[in-house]
Amino acid sequence: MNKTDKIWMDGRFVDWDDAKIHVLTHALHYATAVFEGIRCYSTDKGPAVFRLKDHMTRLFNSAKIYTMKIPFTIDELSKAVTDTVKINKIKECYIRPIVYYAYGEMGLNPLKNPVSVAIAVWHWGSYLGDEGLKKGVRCKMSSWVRVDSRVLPPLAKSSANYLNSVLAKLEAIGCGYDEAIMLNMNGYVAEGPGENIFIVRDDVLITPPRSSGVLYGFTMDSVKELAKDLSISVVEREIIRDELLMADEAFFTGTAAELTPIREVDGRIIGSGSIGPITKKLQERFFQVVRGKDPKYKKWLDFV
Ligand code: PY5
Repeated sequence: MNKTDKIWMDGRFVDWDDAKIHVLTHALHYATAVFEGIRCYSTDKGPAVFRLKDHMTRLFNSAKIYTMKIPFTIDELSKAVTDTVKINKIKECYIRPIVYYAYGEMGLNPLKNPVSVAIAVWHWGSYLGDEGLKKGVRCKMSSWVRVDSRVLPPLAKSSANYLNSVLAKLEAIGCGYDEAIMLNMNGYVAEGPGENIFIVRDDVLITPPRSSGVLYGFTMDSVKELAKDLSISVVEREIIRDELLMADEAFFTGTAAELTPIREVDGRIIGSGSIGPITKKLQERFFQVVRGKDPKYKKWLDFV
């Protein structure tokens, strides 16, 4: 990990190496935590946090589902995020706010424990590798089904959901692939372990709806808007596995993964086996927008 100087913990900054919690923290035992992943990009006007308000709103909604009472307001935590970027004097970084049930009682009722919040930032390059970002990644359809809303709410970004992701990731890399793609309980394409998915068929961009059991991602939401600007049709509908295998192009979106092409699924080459033309156009636009090069989308940037 690329260490930075300070981590924000419950309202104060502590040194990176001192950002510690008790081993009997409720969240460590039962995954009673919700979190966010946000990126800050370097622009001509200094570092800018991408879609901060949206990420913080999602954090509060995730907490709401688990009836966690966050002892700060959205505005306070949003300021804490930009303050953390500022104090660490970093131009580009990944930002990880986490809200968790802390140390108190070990029973399953979490309400007896205090709710703590931490925010860390560090430099995190391309999540699926520079080569992956350029030429695409190789994926395995997972034997693990994506968490279903009758089991755990997919729209809440809870730590618990990521055990499902970890199983899929382990299986994929164990089989020599870069990443997994998960189907939902009904057999429709859902998402990657930490990414939304898009396919391109006959010049139309298709991505699964919330009802397919996906986390509603802001990278996905941004790409949909950028596609409309480029006059590319976007449809939100269920996708069957066959369509993925015969897609002209496919790609992942996510804060960590940014916009990563998919070049192979279970040994089937997708399109040309490298980044497709529509994926390339959208990826270029995406990086222009996050780096503040398009005035129309300054609305998505919070300058630090
Ligand atoms: N789906 C899942 C399961 C995710 O974990 C993520 C983000 C997304 C979709 C995309 O959401 P967004 O575009 O809002 O980021 N994953 C986290 C991230 O920071 C964690 C990755 C390890 O990208």
